[in-house]
Amino acid sequence: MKQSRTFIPTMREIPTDADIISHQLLLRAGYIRQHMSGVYSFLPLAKKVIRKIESIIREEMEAIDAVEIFMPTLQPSGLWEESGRWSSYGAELFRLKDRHDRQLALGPTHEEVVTSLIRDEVKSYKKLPLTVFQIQTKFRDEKRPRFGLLRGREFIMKDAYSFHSSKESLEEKYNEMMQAYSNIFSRLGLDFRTVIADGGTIGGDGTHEFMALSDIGEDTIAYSDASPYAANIEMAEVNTEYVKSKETLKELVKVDTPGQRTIADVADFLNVDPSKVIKTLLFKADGKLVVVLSRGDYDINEIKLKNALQAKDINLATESEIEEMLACKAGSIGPVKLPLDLKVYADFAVEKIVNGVCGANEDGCHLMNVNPERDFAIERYLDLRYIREGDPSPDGIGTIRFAKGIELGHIFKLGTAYSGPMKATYLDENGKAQPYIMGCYGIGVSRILAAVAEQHHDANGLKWPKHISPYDIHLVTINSKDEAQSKLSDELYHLLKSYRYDILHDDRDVRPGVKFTDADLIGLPVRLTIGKKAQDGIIEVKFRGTGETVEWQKEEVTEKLQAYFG
Ligand code: 9G3
Repeated sequence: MKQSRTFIPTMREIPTDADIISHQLLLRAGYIRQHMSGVYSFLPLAKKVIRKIESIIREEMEAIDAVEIFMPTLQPSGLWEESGRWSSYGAELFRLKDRHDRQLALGPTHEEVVTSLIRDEVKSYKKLPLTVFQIQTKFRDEKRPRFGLLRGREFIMKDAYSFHSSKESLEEKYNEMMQAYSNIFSRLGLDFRTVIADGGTIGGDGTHEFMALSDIGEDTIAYSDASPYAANIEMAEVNTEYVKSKETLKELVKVDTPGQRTIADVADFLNVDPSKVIKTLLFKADGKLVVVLSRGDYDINEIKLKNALQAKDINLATESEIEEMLACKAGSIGPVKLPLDLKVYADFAVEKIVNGVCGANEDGCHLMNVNPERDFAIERYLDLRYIREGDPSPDGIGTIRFAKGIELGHIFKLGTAYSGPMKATYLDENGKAQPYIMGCYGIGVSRILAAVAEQHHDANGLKWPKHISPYDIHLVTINSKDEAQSKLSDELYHLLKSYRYDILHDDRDVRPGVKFTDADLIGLPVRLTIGKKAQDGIIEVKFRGTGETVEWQKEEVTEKLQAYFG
């Protein structure tokens, strides 16, 4: 392709409204342009990368018998009524009306659509398992779109859905998907981790996310420095062995702590370590009040609490609810002599506290020498705290470290979460109607473009891994008006085309410096420069990945390129 004929609007200046390097570079190198918040056009170079990403995904999906379909973006609200999600989703769901005033959704995902499609067609267990996938545009009205393609309001997703007549069959497909996702992210040249994750509102038993390591990632990964263990921090289990002190239990005593509100204030004021303070929180689990205790130096992980209590909805009680309930401020509540018969759950760390401190349920007072079991009852000890760097890895091997990650894939065991409410059934071998057991598997295709750019760039621009680069070779002619240079350029272009290389030929009539700056920005893996030495058949070669520059004779170019591209 002649660069003078294509559409690559490179920019010198750094765009002010792009906060992360991948967003800046994709704009400056002429890959994308924004139309409005969270909505982008993919220009020719980005379209070519997206196409290569998609073809890698297709290969790996088809290799595990997933068959490609293409479902509509326009979704009838009736299907969302059936699943109960029309009312449970709020502003994030794009809703519209057609000319007959019928309510529609712009698809943010396709569980409802695919379940209705399959339930109308697949009636017998003999047709199962069946896995379908699509690569398609999704719409989610994000409150704060940001970081370019990483969090858009219209984006490309590969979403797959599998249908099974048994849990074992789902397990098998789920594991095949795990492996296929590993293959995909490896082939994309990404440094990624497979992490144990939370299923969110979908629930189900266990999900996995695929995280590209990046400091600008929104997720925190807790991983072991000596084993493959890795989990989204929301889900990382804690199996720390706490040591109970040998000190004898002392008499409970109430002390004045005027104006001391936070754990740190109280610990300082009473001259005790925060690990001796019992932090008491009041939550509403599906509207029911529960008391949750944590050791003063730890934090309660609300996702763990929600999962442990099997609540759909969990949130902290408000200040006013606390004062109304306990007649004191949040900073003074404690588990001793609670005025109400509230259930008290505690993180495991609380069990080993001896002669601790807690709120007295009276403003300006605290209790000292508090001992669990003796001074207050516990409904159940649970793993409720956030894991911390330095904790032992839950698998017992190594120590936990944190890293930031960009979620690129997320796979779920859905069970009958959709086939149940939507009455999507097949007839089993006894002729009995059974709801499909389902799985769903997503990959953020357009998000991958940004994640690869985040992991593969330098100060001068992008550096594409060779298998997804928009072109294989950047052929730069210094002076197209020079006979020898244009002759060698055309000769080389046609020769390399015959070797099936994809070439971007910078034939523009601009200064060499502009050509080199643009080539570094655009980030193709190999740059062949045709300059003064053209009459001697000598080509200057620059490898974008390493920056290495060498000279080749024109006769050796194809053999050397084959060595590089493999
Ligand atoms: C919505 C809106 C936003 C959403 C969803 C529904 C996320 C929603 C979760 C999933 C689960 C999987 C299949 C592919 C892989 C991910 N955001 N999710 O269901 F209405 Cl507005 O999408 N779906």
